[in-house]
Amino acid sequence: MPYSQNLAPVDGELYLIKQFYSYTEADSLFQQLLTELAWQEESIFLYGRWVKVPRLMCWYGDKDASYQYSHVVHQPLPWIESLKTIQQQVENISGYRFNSVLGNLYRDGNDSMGCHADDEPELGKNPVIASLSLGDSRLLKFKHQQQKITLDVPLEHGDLLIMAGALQNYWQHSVPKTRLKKSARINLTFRTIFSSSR
Ligand SMILES: O=C(O)CCC(=O)C(=O)O
Ligand SMILES: [Mn+2]
Repeated sequence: MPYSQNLAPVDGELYLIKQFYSYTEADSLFQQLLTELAWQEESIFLYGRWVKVPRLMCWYGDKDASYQYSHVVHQPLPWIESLKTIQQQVENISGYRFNSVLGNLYRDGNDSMGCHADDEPELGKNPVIASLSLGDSRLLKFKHQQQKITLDVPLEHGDLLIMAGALQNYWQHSVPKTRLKKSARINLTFRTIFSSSR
């Protein structure tokens, strides 16, 4: 990949493009997405009961890009102009195509995402995920599943992170809670969902 060196020491590919959007571009995208996207509080079924997810979420994409996790089938909302524009720019720089995007809104330092790998069958064998960060900075923590290796990647306003190769098969990642004073952060993960009919 021409855009950055691989940050993953083993087992996968991780490319960080700092300031993919300039501060001024990122400012206006953040405001636009904060108001335009259909942010919702979601619940997941965990250990026999429904638990609120500690962040707001939304899901946009092509009609056939439905996504199942934790016993819930998520039907994507149809693309809106602002997301389409970002999708095209992310496709242009990465050389990959994406048919859906998951939005996460971390309202403050109490919002978080638990340790996971994006390895659902719908994402295929070696999922490529392009992740755009806007708003306040947060730490994305990677943990190798077999070896004692960790990697902390600070993600800032306008940064684009690309996860590829075998990364999701060997590493888990999380956005932990923090006691530091944090304002809102939006993260968009562009993905390719292979529908079960294909
Ligand atoms: O917010 C982030 O940077 C990570 C989001 C993520 O891991 C996901 O949506 O699967
Ligand atoms: Mn993830």
